Amino acid sequence: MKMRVWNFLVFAVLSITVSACMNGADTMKGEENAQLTSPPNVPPPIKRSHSTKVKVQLEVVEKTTPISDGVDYTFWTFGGSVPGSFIRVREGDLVEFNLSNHPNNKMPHNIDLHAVTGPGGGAASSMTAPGHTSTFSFKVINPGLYVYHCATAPVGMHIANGMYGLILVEPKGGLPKVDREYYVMQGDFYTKGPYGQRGHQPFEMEKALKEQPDYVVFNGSVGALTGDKALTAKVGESVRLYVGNGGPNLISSFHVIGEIFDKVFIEGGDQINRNVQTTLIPAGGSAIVDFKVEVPGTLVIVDHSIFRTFNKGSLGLIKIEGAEDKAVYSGKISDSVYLPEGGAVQSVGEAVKVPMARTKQEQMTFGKQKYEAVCAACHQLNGEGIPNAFPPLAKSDYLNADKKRAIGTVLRGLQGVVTVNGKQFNSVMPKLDLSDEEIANVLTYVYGSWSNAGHQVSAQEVKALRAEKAPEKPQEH
Ligand code: HEC
Ligand SMILES: [Cu+2]
Repeated sequence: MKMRVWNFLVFAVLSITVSACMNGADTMKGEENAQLTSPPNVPPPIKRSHSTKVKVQLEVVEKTTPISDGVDYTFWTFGGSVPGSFIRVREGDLVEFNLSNHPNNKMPHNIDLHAVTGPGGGAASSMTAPGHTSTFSFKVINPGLYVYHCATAPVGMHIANGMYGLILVEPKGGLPKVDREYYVMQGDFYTKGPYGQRGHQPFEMEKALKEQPDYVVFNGSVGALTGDKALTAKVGESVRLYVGNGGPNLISSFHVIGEIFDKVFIEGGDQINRNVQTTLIPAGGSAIVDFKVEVPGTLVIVDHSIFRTFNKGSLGLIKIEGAEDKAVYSGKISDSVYLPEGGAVQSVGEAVKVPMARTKQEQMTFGKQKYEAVCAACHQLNGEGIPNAFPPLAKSDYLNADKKRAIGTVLRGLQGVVTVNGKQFNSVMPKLDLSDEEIANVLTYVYGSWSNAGHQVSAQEVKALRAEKAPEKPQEH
């Protein structure tokens, strides 16, 4: 009897060992902290031949920095840069993701990584209020180069403010070795003033909806890859660019003037195309491009939708130094592109006509549709808001106390400290560009719902307030 138990044990232990060995590289061993890099740098290739637990610490930082010479923009960033920190893991790894939202930030944020197999790419599990950290984990099953981005409502606005980056999942055998690797990511930006207009430029929702950006840039600003920030390589070296496109709207016709891509890992996946001039990178997509540099000179990275390059900023440089020619770089190229050759097309649109409501009941119906389409992203469907970020409209003392002020809020946006039902909010509600009728209907709906004061708001009242001398900036308190 004793003997049999012993035999069984030996057998069990043996078979566990054998199956572990057969899985070989799949066995999880140890843990490590991910090394993150800001663009254009990429963490070094992974040397491990086994899977491990990788801890990623990524902090969201909202900050104002130049988008172009003399033009400031308030970016929302993953790790302090646009695009966000580059993350490099290996197929089969278990990633423990820690997303921190800096306490000075005004907005809640989260992350949707296209490398995640799971609902929302992690979005719901990572929703994080300012001053908090969320943790979730995922196994990276598919190798490839993946985009990550914020997916907090309004999603388009978070992405438009720079909330995207790349995560590389190296295949088990690694990628072919190259001499230099760089991180380049395109994005389109929508500002109140046209391209080049000086000063702080706020995000402009209307242009974003029309997909008419003022700026199309690599690595977050005009000139991020020119001058002393140009990428470099030496004659004879092989260069790899990990290229992403954050959008939010445009697709990129990615091209390097003066080179031919020897290899393109199409859309960041396994399939390799060779001898490519221009590769298409969708919004929310990527590509890996490899090329060997044979002669000295300056290569120019562009989106070959070429007005973007010469009028909106999508231009970067790679300086190739060769033994015999150091003076090949011609200042002329970069001098000319800094000059706006004519601003972005300006559009002066009238508000879209909406059917006029004839009764309060019709106002409620139209207003509800508008509310769900526009306001619910922030204030939530039932009007209860999100703590520390979006104030409630349901039973809001602030709303119910002053109808004219509420109209002004929707008409012009709101920023600064407001106290709603005893809780302070210090954030920004963007100006929404709604017509008089739309504002009247949506506020009539809000006042008529969730036990609010029941006021009716007419288009005439909105019109009258619109005609009053409007403050240049959104209302401040
Ligand atoms: C992008 C998110 C966002 C959207 C969309 C939005 N709001 Fe707001 N709203 C805010 C924020 C943030 C504040 C607080 C601003 C501050 O702290 O100064 C606010 C404040 C308010 C207030 C005053 C405070 C209160 O709770 O009574 C009202 C009224 C209001 N919003 C109504 C609306 C209506 C109506 C819509 C749709 C037409 C709308 N908002 C769309 C973010 C948003
Ligand atoms: Cu965000």
